Amino acid sequence: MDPTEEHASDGFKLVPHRGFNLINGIHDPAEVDRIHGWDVRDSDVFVITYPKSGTIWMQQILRLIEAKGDIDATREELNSDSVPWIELIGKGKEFEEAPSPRLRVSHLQYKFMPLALSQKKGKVIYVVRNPKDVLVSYFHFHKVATMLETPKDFNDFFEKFMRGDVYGNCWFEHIKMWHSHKDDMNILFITYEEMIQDLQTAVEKISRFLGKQLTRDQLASVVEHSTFRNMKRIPQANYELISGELLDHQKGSFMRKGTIGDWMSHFTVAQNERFDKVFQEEMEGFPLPFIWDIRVKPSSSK
Ligand code: PPS
Repeated sequence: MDPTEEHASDGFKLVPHRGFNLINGIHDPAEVDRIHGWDVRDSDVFVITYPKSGTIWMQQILRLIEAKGDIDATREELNSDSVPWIELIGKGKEFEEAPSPRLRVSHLQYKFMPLALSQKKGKVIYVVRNPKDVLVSYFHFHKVATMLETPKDFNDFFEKFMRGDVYGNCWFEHIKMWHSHKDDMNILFITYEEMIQDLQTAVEKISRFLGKQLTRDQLASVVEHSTFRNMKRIPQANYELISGELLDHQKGSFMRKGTIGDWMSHFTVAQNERFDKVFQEEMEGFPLPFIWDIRVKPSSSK
């Protein structure tokens, strides 16, 4: 079913399902529940992100790696068609029938994912982005995405995000649950910030994880065509061609800023102090480093 049909009659809204918000008109709870039983092939790759953490970026990188850097081979399809979301209506059937390699993305929490992943079938790439920038990016996206409620103002959205009252639910829970199962799966954690700071090294790391042998020129082409500046120019890669029923392109661009630290121009001092307190409580002992400021050199944390 075309998700926009239901939008016309019923309207999109967040509907909790087993403790996770799905979006009515785009997701079907019964289909989402079936994902757990999916057969996974060793060549399957699932990119997992909390929303606004670099999904579109990883879609572009994966399909370019698959095409050995040949940008022309990727122009026929939108990146969201080459590397689709598994949780959207109708994608389960498509997954079963698709040829290998099946490259997919998802914002789902760990508990919904195919059980076979925890038997070390397939591969998972989890992209982490510092949650202050996630919050800001998500705030702006709520104005563009017709399936999400437009926030009254930044503070209204800040509160919603802190409560986990958004699609993706609680950022802290999402990352911690996935990370706690890391030893059960073939999983690579990569950060949005390391990709910003050194895309070449990040692309090499991803292609090594996927077991792909690309020449230096092929890797260079993957990097070149997945920079923010170049993706902004490629309509098949930047969601410009996604239906106006889902994204109101007049209200803003999906490829908005693509940087680290935009939260500094949005958070008040009080919001920042509150966020830091919650972050410290929730993430104590969490091993991955976070980068909050573009001026901080690679591999240092806060
Ligand atoms: S979504 O809606 O959850 O799928 O969004 P997602 O794709 O995860 O995240 C969108 C943010 O990623 C930024 N982006 C990039 N940053 C740097 N380089 C590249 N190539 C790139 N591609 C996408 C995009 O601009 C969104 O972040 P903000 O901060 O809003 O700019």
